[in-house]
Order: sequence, then C-alpha cells, then structure tokens
Amino acid sequence: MTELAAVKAALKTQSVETPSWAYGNSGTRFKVFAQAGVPRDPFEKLDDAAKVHEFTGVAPTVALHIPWDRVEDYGALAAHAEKRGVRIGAINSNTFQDDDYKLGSICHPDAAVRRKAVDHLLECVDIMDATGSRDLKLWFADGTNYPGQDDIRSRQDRLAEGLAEVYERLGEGQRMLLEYKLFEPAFYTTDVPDWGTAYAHCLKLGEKAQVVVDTGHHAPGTNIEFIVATLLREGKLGGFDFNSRFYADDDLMVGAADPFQLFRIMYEVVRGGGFTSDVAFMLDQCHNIEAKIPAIIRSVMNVQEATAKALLVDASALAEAQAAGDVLEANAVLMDAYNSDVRPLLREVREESGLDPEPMKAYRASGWAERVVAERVGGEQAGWGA
Ligand code: AOS
Ligand code: ZN
Ligand code: ZN
Repeated sequence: MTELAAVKAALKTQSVETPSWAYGNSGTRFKVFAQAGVPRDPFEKLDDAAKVHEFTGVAPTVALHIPWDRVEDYGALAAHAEKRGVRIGAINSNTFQDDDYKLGSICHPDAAVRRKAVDHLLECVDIMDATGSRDLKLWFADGTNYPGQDDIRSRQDRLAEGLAEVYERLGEGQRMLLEYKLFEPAFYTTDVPDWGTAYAHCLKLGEKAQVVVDTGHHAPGTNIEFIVATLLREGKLGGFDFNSRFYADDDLMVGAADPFQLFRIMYEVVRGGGFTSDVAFMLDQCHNIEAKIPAIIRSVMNVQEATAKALLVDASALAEAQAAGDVLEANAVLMDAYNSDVRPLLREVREESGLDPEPMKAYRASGWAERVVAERVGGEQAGWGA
C-alpha cells in the first residue's frame, strides 16, 4: 500500500460519535432560541443523527443522555437506531439537574443523596445492557463554592466509593469513562477538576475505567495534546468530548476556534496508536444559533480534516530532524502537514466510499431540513440552558 492509500484507508475507518443533545434546542442561561423542525423525542434525534452518518459516512454512533433521552423501551430505541443505520454510543449520566444535588451528587455529604446518584448511574448501566452501549460516560457537577463548605478529602473518599460500586456493576466489554472539568457549576473546588484526579480514580478502579478529555474543560493555555500523549502512554485515554472554546466550556463546533490545536491533538492520537485503539471520538457540543444538523456535519468534517493532516505527517522525516536536533526542520515537517489542503483527499475518500464528496451540499439538497420543519411541531429542548 502506498502511503497515501494507507492514509485513505485509515480515514475510511474513522468514526465520530455525535451527541443526541446537539440535535435538540439548547441555549445559554440567558435564552434558548427554539429552532423549527428539531426532534420531538429520542427516536427523532436518532433520525437526525442517521442523516449525519448518511452524508459523512463516519458518524455511526449516537451518545444518549439520561434522563433527556429516557424512553419506555430501550431495546426499541436501539432497534430504531439500527434500522436507520446507526448504533447507540455512550450513555451519559445526569446527576446535576435535580434539587437534591445542590451540594453535589456522589460526593454529597448526605448518604441518601449519594445513594440516589449511584442508583442513577446503575440505571445507566442497565440502559447500556438494553441498548448494547459500550461506554458509561460520567461527568459530575460536584464541587463547592466556598472554602470550608465541605471537606475536600472526604468528598474524594465518597467519590471513590460511589465509582467503585458502579464499576463492579459493569459487564463484560463495558467501560466507565470519567470526564474532568476545571470549574463550573462549582467555582471553588470541583471534585474531578483535572486529568490527574480522573486518572488517579481510574487507576484504582481498574482497566475498565478510562479518562475522557473534553477539549473545552481546561484552563486557557493548557497543552491538551500533552495530556493526550500522557494518557495514551498510560493506556488510560478512553475518549474525547470534542468541541471548541474561546473562554470556558463554550461547546462550540470542534475545530472552529483553534483548528491547529485539534491537529496537534490528533497528531498525538495517531502517534500514540489511539486512532486504531478503543479511543472514542465523541462530539459534545450545542448549536444554539446555527442550524444543528449542518453544524454537526461541519464538526465531523473538521475532525476528519485534522485527522487527515495528522496522518500526513512525515513520521520518518520528523524523527530524523528530531534526532539531529534540527528544531526548525522538525517544526517545518509538522507544519507542512498542517498546512496541506486535505479537502481534495477527503473528497476522494468519500467518493471511493460511495458518498457525495460534499456532505454539506448533499445534505442541503436532500430536503431533510424542509421535511422535518413541515412534519415536526413542538421540538424538544436538549436540557442545556434550561
Ligand atoms: C459538561 O460540562 C460535560 O461536558 C458533559 O460531558 C456533557 O456536556 C454532559 O454530560 C452532557 O450529557
Ligand atoms: Zn463533555
Ligand atoms: Zn462540558
């Protein structure tokens, strides 16, 4: 296989998971702008996600969020997904939208609230069983706002205890993905604020526990690709929540704010063998002012473009320059790949896969947007910004 053929083959195996909540209405705490034609239930979210897969060819799984995607029969939901040509991806838990969780969920000082939170997580594993989902994605809004409000160490103990109970419940082939976030909604301490804390808990729990890197969850200036390289080295990178940020957890389209950072991250993924391993490439975004399905198609394409550039890095030229201590040449090798226009290559990849080379145009021409506006009345709010 030529090098280019290998790059194309790799791009054809790529898969980007789209989140159910990105298809529904969402907003900031100031306003939710409702859009016409948005899904009215989880089944319709899967219909939209199937469109993204149909036009990109690389978005075969859809992350669910419980309770936003709660249904009577999860088997039927999974069957509906399959009928549309997609599968259920990660199950995202929600231990933050209930009055009981004011002081936290599995780190809460009251054992009864902790019980309720853990029970919810166990229910999410039941849903994984029913839908065939592999990953339980955990993000906790737990933390404190004021020094002295609660005991930092005791909260870590409670976290470890709750996670261990859920870990024990995981079945064969199921994983627990623990996400960290620097701050928000808590502002003084956050119980899983960084990759180190997430890593420490996952290490103790065992092999099925892995860390999730949400690209919007770091302090400005954090070198995210270094974190990615480190977690991959340790075999603890479970996946990504991709999105863009300018300020904090902005949840804008991945690759929109800083495509160079996305390239650097994807380069470390490729370098660390993460592209061919079990790393889950998920989007975690909300489309508050832009049309949702095209925004998700654009996001998937942005990940593809960054991946293509990362795959194009001339590894032997880079290694040679690095070994020779040729700083400028090593940097030039990386920048050459980044500055390549990979759009023609991706158009070819799509054509070879029987797809339209231009997913955005093909989606617009499909008439799906007009059809759902006519058919769906009274779309759902995703949950964010409610
Ligand atoms: C919250 O800030 C996190 O990014 C979560 O990953 C996610 O957005 C939420 O759990 C959606 O289900
Ligand atoms: Zn996230
Ligand atoms: Zn987030």
